[in-house]
Amino acid sequence: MSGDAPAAPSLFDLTGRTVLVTGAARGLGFAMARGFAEAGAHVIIGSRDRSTVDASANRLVADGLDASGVVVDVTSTASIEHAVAAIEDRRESIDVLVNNAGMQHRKPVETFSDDEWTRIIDTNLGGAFRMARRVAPAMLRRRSGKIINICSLMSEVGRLTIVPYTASKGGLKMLTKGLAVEFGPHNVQVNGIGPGYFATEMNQALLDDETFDAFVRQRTPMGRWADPHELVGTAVFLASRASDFVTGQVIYVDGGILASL
Ligand code: GCO
Repeated sequence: MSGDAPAAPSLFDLTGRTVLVTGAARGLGFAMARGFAEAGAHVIIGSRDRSTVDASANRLVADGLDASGVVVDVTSTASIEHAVAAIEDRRESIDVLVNNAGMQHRKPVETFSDDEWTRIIDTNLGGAFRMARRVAPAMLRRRSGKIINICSLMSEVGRLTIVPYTASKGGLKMLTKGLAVEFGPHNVQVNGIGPGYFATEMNQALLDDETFDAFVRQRTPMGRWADPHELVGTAVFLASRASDFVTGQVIYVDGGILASL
């Protein structure tokens, strides 16, 4: 046992930690951002658009939470450099990076253009690589830090019309493992979270489709869609000292769907 092992409740306390979440203006990213802040962290809402970044950060501040925002486009190395440098110039170290920014595009694979394929891969997978490449060096120097990649049910299985997304999330699972191996000797943990079917804006078209809604409820052992706040516990666990010896894992928050034939 480590001599400085904290008592159980404080294992999940994020007080004094700075957590940067990309794609955090809405949906799962915003829900996780709120959860990190409620666990004591200073959370930085990252998103591409200044107005949505400020609006989302202000929602948390209005609730008495410690939040700020930064404009970041994960498909742009220059944008990432500008965003992270601005945070570091405030003499803030990024203790936890959550690579949540992602996009979905649903249509038959043979109809995707090169650009459409590249945009999905470059956002969902390339973005996480670029963010890790920029944020990790300070974590490695400090021998402290955590990276959480928001993977997917589709890191494990496919379904019709979302092949580029599925490929990107499969790659994100292996990026998670590769980074975990490379950063392990430096005490930086890298893990993933694989959400099942969550009721988010990205999935609104699916929620509105009676046939797909019935499919999700039938295929998910818990028989329902998840609410975004149901991802928070796993996210806080992976951001906290409670997971200091956990790395290279993807935890599926899926209502049992991956356990089921
Ligand atoms: C879809 C959905 C899924 C989920 C999520 C599951 O079109 O099937 O968008 O991809 O949103 O990714 O983890």
